[in-house]
Amino acid sequence: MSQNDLFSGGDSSNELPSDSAAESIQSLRNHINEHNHKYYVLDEPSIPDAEYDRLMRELQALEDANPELITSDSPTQRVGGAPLVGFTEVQHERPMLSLDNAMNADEFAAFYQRVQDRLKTDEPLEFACEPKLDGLAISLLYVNGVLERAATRGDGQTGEDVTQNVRTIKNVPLRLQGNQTPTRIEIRGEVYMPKAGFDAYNDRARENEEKVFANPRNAAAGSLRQLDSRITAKRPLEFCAYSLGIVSDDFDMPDTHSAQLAQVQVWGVRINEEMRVVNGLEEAQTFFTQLGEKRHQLGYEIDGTVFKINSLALQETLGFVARAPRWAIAYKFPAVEELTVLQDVDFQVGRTGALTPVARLKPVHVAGVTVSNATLHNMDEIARLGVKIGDTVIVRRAGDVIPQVVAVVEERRPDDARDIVMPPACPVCESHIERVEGEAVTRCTGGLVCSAQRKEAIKHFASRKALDVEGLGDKLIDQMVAASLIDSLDDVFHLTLDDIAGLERMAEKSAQNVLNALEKSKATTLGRFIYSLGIREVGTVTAQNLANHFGFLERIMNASVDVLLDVPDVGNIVAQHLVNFFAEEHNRTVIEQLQKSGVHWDESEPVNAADDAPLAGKTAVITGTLSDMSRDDAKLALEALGVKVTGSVSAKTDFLVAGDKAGSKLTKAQNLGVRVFDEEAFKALLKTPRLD
Ligand code: JCF
Repeated sequence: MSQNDLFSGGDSSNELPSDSAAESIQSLRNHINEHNHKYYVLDEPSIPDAEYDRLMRELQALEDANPELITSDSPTQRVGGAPLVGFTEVQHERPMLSLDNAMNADEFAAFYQRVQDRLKTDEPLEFACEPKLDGLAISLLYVNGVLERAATRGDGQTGEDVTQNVRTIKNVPLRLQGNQTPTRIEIRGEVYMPKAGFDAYNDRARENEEKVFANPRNAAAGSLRQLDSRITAKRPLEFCAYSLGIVSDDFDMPDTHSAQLAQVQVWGVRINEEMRVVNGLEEAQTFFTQLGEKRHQLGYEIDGTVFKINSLALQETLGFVARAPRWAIAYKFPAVEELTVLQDVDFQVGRTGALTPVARLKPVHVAGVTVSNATLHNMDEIARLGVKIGDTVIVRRAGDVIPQVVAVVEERRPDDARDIVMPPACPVCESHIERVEGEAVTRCTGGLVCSAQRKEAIKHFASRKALDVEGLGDKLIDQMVAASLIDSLDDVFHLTLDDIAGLERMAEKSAQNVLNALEKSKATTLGRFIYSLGIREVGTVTAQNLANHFGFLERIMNASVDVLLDVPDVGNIVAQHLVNFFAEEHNRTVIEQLQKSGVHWDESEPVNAADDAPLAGKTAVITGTLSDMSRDDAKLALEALGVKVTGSVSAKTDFLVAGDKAGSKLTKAQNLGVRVFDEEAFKALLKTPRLD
């Protein structure tokens, strides 16, 4: 199915018999009007821009071929949507024009030729060219240098007064810089949301289960059309000027477009930093190509290049037709949104166990790349989109990020469309999956056994605050997993010298060092061991609290949610993660294997709840290098005794543990008369926890 017959279902040839043309025109107008309403009034686009453009062009072509069928209410006869109820109308003193489009090099060359013909010249044409921002056109009226009014384009004649909202945009000057300004000047440009702000906004919206914007332009439009400007103020919008409207004649404006914009920039208004002046068709085409290559590196979304005849005198000669100037064109890049069909949904397990629904799409060309997969984020997103398998969807590819499904064309839902359902177990390892209340993400609980999560699990296990296997870093683990040397955690303890030395860039000596470190790491503490298992939300402090509270691994493994809730810092979510983790038979097996391989720690009756811990309520600082233990371990040991370990010495500090090369903290403690323990005394304190 071609993109064209998705909507029109018709032939777009110009040689149609007239009544068939009339029918096609009516059908196209109906479709376009419907989408106009959704787009401009509801801010909910239902088809990609590229598809909309095609419909408009098809209608335009049919009307060009059959001018007797043009009516004043045809969508080709106006620019945008009706003003929203709630905003005051603004009559533009000079119409705000839109731009004609060129979709490829031929159309651009044809535009170039048309202009030369009209000007009756063979000389190369001089253009000012700049990226075409994908936002919302805005007019700023400055009176005596002060921002008096901001208006949307609306239909080009009548816009909406959005002054209060535009005043919240940080880079719109409320007063022009310098004393030399016209009495009245209207600066026109685009309000847009940079990519970073757009992504951050949508990420947060997704987390909070709020409405996400389909693209930066809708984000800009939606944000500017807020009746409450406090909402607009929180949106990361920016303004960039690209032309002038009325200018009072008490100021001598330059006579080229580029020089006028340079003047606007002097007044403190942003203009596009990519703007250049080029000469002739070839240079223009080169600018377009180079900008296209740079497109995805820009901090904002663009959908083409705008070319304007630079001489204002020539602009005047050329004039404009209905809605667009003859002296400018928007030469468009390939579209970033297209229509296709969602054929199926798979669930992918990420490195952290998150199950992500991935859309399998009927392959479609988007911005020069064939797209057959897109992310659907999570089940909430699926619910929000209301998408089903079999649906026609809009896919969007922006830059190098994973393509996204941004909307569903509900009118095209087939009768046999199916709901998207979460699989009953992890598609990779068949462990149980869990979705903690209040979280959007569903996860596999098989952290230690799930091959999708294996690498991360091993890296965590070996890391400094876990078993602290010196020399077994991320890169080495990558190599080992790639060489199939380690499958599960326990495999690291069965590596041989040959295994390790056989890896690239591994000398025998360093291989031996890794083996030694592995051996040494087997002697650990219960807190470290629990932390090393990589249970969700169980960090070092929680792990140590669990160790302190229960004293024995067995007791932690068998604890219920209720019992776990007694542990300091353990809330419902953590308790649930713990219960789920230990309920998984796979995980118990791994723990058993690790113990068999020699991983061990001291277990003893718990050192009471924090309140009756021997040093409860005391505050300490650790500084310098201890020879027998790391500062992390010293901290954990003190915390187990009820001590609060902080980073800086004050009069409230009860004591300082000072290792080798202690510096300013030691001096400060001495000055304040804070008690100081050297390493020897510190060890004694740990043995007999008493401060007297
Ligand atoms: O960046 C844009 N979206 C953009 C739109 C840039 C321009 O120089 C424009 C425009 C719409 C109309 N110039 C006109 C005359």
